[in-house]
Amino acid sequence: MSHGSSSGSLLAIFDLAASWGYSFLSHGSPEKEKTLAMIKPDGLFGNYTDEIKRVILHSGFSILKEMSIQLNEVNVRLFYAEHSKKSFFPSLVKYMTSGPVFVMILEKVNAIADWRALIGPTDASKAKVTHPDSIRAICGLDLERNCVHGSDSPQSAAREISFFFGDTLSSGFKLFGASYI
Ligand code: RTP
Ligand code: MG
Repeated sequence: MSHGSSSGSLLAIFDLAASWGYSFLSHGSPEKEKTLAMIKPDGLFGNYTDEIKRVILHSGFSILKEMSIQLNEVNVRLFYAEHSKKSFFPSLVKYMTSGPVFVMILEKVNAIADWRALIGPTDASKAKVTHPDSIRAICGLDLERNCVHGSDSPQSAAREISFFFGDTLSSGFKLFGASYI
């Protein structure tokens, strides 16, 4: 059975939106996504928190939850476990425990990809050249001290939001020994 022209074009719009990563609830609204954003110790030391939050809100995200926390080595090893075999891991642990971090749950349609786009490439020194308007270009320094973090997939976002804000008793274990500020 063929669709009429109006329903056909509507389906085409839905297909196009889906190809951009949008999904739709049954009532037809785009589905909002949550992601974890973090301002790393260099961002807090440099007093960039208020400016970054302004950019976040101006870009259409809602900040659902936020907190400052001093991570310890165990917390960082768990959070960045995917990098545990990399040569830069000891340096990353030292950096991420050098001062408090500020974590936020951000929400909007396409939040995960949009936040990653807004923060820019990992190497802040390259971001200053290729993505001068990105957050890492503005407040980061180099490949390691890049000021902010963003979840890189729906799975990472779910894990990282639970890591900091918890949806089970296990969150207390993951943040064991961290100092809430
Ligand atoms: P993030 O997880 O913090 O959002 O950063 P990312 O996805 O852009 O980069 P990723 O590869 O996940 O690396 C995690 C963090 O490790 C530090 N790093 N250092 N010295 C190095 O070669 C190096 N490479 C990465 C950065 O702080 C990076 O954000
Ligand atoms: Mg990463």
